Amino acid sequence: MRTMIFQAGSDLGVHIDGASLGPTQLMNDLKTFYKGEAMSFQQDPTIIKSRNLSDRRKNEYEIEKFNTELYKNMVAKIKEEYFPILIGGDHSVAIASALASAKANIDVGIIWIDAHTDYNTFETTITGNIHGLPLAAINGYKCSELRYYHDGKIIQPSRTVIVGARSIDEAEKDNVRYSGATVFTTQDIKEKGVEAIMEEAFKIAGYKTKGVHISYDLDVIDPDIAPGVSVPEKGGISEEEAMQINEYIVKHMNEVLSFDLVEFNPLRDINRKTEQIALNIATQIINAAEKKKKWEQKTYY
Ligand SMILES: [Mn+2]
Repeated sequence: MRTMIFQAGSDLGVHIDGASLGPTQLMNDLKTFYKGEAMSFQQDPTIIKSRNLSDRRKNEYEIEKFNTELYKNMVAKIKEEYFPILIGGDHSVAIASALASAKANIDVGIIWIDAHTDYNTFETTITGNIHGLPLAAINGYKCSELRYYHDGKIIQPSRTVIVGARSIDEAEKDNVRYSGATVFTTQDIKEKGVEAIMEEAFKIAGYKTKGVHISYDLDVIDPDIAPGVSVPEKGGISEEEAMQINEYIVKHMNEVLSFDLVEFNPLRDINRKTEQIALNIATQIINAAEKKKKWEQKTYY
């Protein structure tokens, strides 16, 4: 398929700066290799980010504005039969990409690879950082302000799988349980192995859907290996496991409709360790997407 990289340079969803620079940095590395098309979205540099601890809706208006533009363009390009690869940016940009996929493809499941479950709401968030809310917003669990521009179906919690979680706030845990989304923790990966977890994830997310949206947050990887993220969580998966997850996705590319790679923060990276891993992941996905046929019969039905 034709590919389109969407550079989503926003760090409005987190009080730590730097994720907005991730896409430009990665695209610079990719440009000798990548021959496909790209569109760049960069947050307005004149925005003064909210850092007020009591602000539960940090940069809400600016995020909605950014995501509206991103969403509109992504829907149009998916309808033109481009395979969309989004490079973030903090994870709030995935509200636009996942819902754009749902708008264009209608019945979509989602696999959310992340140390966090990103299932807070404006009521439960402790930090007010909107990058902790996107999956709730995508699943239609409150947070309607964050998807007002979306007039399609939401992605069902029953078709939602979180892979690699190890840091979930108390109230957020209740949100996830109440919604019914499936969670596989880092511990589950360590015990059962990547293969078994990903197989289950694809089964759940792919069941009676047209295919799956993948949202890959680099903070799922242990910060000793990939320190270049805004909110690192100790005890993560190894580089080998991170690549095994990606290879599983590549092998099942016929079921993948759209892909995000988010939360690379060059300002936090050490010796370009995270950048290298991000590049490996992106390169494999681009190659697989280019080989992908427009439409293939899915395995699970
Ligand atoms: Mn995330």
